[in-house]
Amino acid sequence: MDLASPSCGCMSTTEHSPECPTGFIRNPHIARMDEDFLYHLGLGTKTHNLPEMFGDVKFVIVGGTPKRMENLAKYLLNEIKHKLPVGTQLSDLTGAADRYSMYKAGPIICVNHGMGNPSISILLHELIKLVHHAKCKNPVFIRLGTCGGLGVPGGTVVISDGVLNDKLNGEHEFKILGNVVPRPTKLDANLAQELKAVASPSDGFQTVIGKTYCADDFYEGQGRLDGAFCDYQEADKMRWLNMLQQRGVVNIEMESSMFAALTHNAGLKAGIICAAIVNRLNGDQITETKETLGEWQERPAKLLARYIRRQLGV
Ligand code: R2B
Ligand code: URA
Repeated sequence: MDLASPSCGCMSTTEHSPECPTGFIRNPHIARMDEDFLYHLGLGTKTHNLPEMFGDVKFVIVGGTPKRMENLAKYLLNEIKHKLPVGTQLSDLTGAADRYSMYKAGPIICVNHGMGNPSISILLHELIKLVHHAKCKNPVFIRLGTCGGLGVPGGTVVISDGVLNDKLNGEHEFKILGNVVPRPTKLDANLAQELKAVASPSDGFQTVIGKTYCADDFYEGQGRLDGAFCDYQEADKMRWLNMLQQRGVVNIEMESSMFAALTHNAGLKAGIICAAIVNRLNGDQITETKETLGEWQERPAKLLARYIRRQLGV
């Protein structure tokens, strides 16, 4: 069995098999199911009218925490001057599911993904099926997050133009039925440039483009010296960080390889914008005040809002 090949052989973005009319999913089993219930989102094809609820979605924004995503949705609602129907307000659309929180601001949904590749994987499977069931037209997926910077000061905004795994190649290795299935961690090059183009020298912060290293852990997996365990020395850590930097890595975080591999597999336009909250060449601990960290984390959202407004022409 060739697990790397799509199950319905449908790689075209213009022509798709009856099993995957949107092209976002490639799973012949889904079309044969009586109902597809997206368990972690608390939404189903029988219980909800997904095309009516989400058919207008153009931007799917994912980020770490529920609060940040709620605030982002409020901010974007205002930025795109979208008016919610009278008597309604932003609310978590995942209902009783209680794993992720999702807010809808007009054509934008903002959903939190938790920490790490396994958590974002579950969410993305369900979001990709959601845009498929809802028949969304060309939705753009963007991850907004925090990261450790490599040679850039805290507060720098980093737009990813590629993702490296722990073997330093541009793949995410999926473990499926006991097999290792590598899939490319490709992001949309045009989107990265479009996001960079909305940054301005008058922003008061720098925005850079570069490669992202995706780790499965915050401490030893990112070469930190301050975890509960550490069997290496400062010199070993610096050698590794310098080697990453020489490969073009500008930041380190924990969801990019899964995000890039799944969105690319779905044929979706996708990008990642993160705020660096520490320069790892100077240290490991994150000691900035809540206010400073809050302000830094608003920076990617500012670029995102400008990009979306430009796309919507508002
Ligand atoms: C960035 O920040 C989190 C760890 O603190 C993790 O989700 C990530 O990618
Ligand atoms: N998130 C990470 O994964 N690493 C950092 O250093 C900071 C935020």
